Amino acid sequence: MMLLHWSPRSPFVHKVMVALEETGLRLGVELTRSVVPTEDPEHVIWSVNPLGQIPTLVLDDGRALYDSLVICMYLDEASGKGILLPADGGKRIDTLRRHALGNGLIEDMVLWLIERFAPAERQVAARLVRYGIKLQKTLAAIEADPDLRNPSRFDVGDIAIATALAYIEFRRLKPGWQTEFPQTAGWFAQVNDRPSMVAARLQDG
Ligand SMILES: N[C@@H](CCC(=O)N[C@@H](CS)C(=O)NCC(=O)O)C(=O)O
Repeated sequence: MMLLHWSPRSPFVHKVMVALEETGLRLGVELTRSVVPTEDPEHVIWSVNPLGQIPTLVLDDGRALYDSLVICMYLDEASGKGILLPADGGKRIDTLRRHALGNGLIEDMVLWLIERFAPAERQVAARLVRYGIKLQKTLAAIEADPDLRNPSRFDVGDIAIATALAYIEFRRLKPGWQTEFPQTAGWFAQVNDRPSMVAARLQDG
């Protein structure tokens, strides 16, 4: 059985949990809670991933896979479904571009939260402002381009963008974003009801 180093609060893990459900491979994976970041050099995560990050998926043959995109690509192939990342050149680049947008937003929102929780004397005002601009601009880009929120598709690009929105809601990073970006909110409401998104819900605890 495969083993996933996991946490219910991590948006990167969330992408993988959604992919596991979409590919039908969830039952083949055992979850183990790994609390990171860690300064403990004996923590088990270092024995499988020198970057000390989750998600990390340990395969039956002992190989460890990271990061979240690589794990999603592996699951897509292992399931034989080919539903998360098209094989064809142009479509593949388009999916990876949408993934880069959603995943980039996730990375920036994680950094924004770290900056917000830093003691006031260590906060950098310019950084706080910059992450806010990134959020605003990215939501505006998704709102303006129907192909970034196409309800007839749910590939790894859509999973990344849906996860970014789920994380923004989970951490209340932009209360009222649904009113300002109604098309994006409508798409999100729809995909957020997919059984995979329901099963993967981000939670504290
Ligand atoms: N690029 C990685 C990022 C993973 C990541 O940053 N995970 C966080 C948890 S949300 C983590 O493990 N942080 C601990 C650390 O970076 O030391 C991915 O897509 O999987």
